Amino acid sequence: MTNKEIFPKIADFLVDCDDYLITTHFSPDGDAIGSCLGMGELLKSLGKKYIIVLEGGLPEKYDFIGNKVTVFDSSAVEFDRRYSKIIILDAGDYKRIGKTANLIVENPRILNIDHHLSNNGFGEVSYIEGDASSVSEILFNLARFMKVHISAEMASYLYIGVMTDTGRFRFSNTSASALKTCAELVALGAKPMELTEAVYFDLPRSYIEALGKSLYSLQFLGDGRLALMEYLDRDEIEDAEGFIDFAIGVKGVKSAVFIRSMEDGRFKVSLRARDSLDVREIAESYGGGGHTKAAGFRFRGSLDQLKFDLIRKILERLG
Ligand SMILES: [Mn+2]
Repeated sequence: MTNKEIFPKIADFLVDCDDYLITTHFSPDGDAIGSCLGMGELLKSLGKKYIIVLEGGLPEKYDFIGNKVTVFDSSAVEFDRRYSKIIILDAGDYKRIGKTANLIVENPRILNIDHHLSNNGFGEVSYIEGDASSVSEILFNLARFMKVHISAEMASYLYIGVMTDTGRFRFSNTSASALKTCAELVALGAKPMELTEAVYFDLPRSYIEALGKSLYSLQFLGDGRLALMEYLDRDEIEDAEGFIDFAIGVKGVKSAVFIRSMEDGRFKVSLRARDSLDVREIAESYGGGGHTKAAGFRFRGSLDQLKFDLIRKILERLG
């Protein structure tokens, strides 16, 4: 389905109802956050009521967004009501909204907007645009289609989404339309230097310390084609965005695996690939998902067995 066919349906969903809950996947990245906040601004300019709820709330890294918006934490706040009109952004599967599901009625009306091809198209209205750099880019086009006012705040949130999901305009999804979107967002008031500094160059000390430990664990297998990185401290790292880029960015490496422990005893596994390897298919075999070159899953069980199986699967596919 194309923009032209689906945008009127999305617009109807947004115009016809009121009192929305906006959410995204757990461990939200910049696009997940940017698109939720951007959707909030879009609804605000339509005069609609909404709340933004994320499992875990707004990550510390995004504190700079400050008190301009309220983001509720579904794992910490008690709500005395449930929501029936739900907007889910950047989440390939309904289950990926985590504990936020506790705030939702049975059989809710759902609008699902995503760019992960693994998205199963759940919801009353769903739009999966695999070619879009980010959900933020889709929302920019939607806002333009609906002719809503794009405030400087909204432009900034969407800019954060495109910037982070393209890996600072470096990944293969850095398309002409992604760059054009950003050019327009800058014209509307997004400030690239300020936003880049805030997201990437004002890091908590704990982030760099955890990065150091993770880098120290790096091992190279299969003639240097597979990089394995681990962070197995008992304290879960709050933010490890970008760690795996160091592993996949080594000369000769075709695939990278980053395994880190979670507080509840599970493991969070991120996969990256270069060239022809499809890591989404591997992540899906463990109940996860993502993109062909970047995917992940969560795992409960023996770490040794997991590593053994994963290494074998990847090396088999690398041939
Ligand atoms: Mn995204």
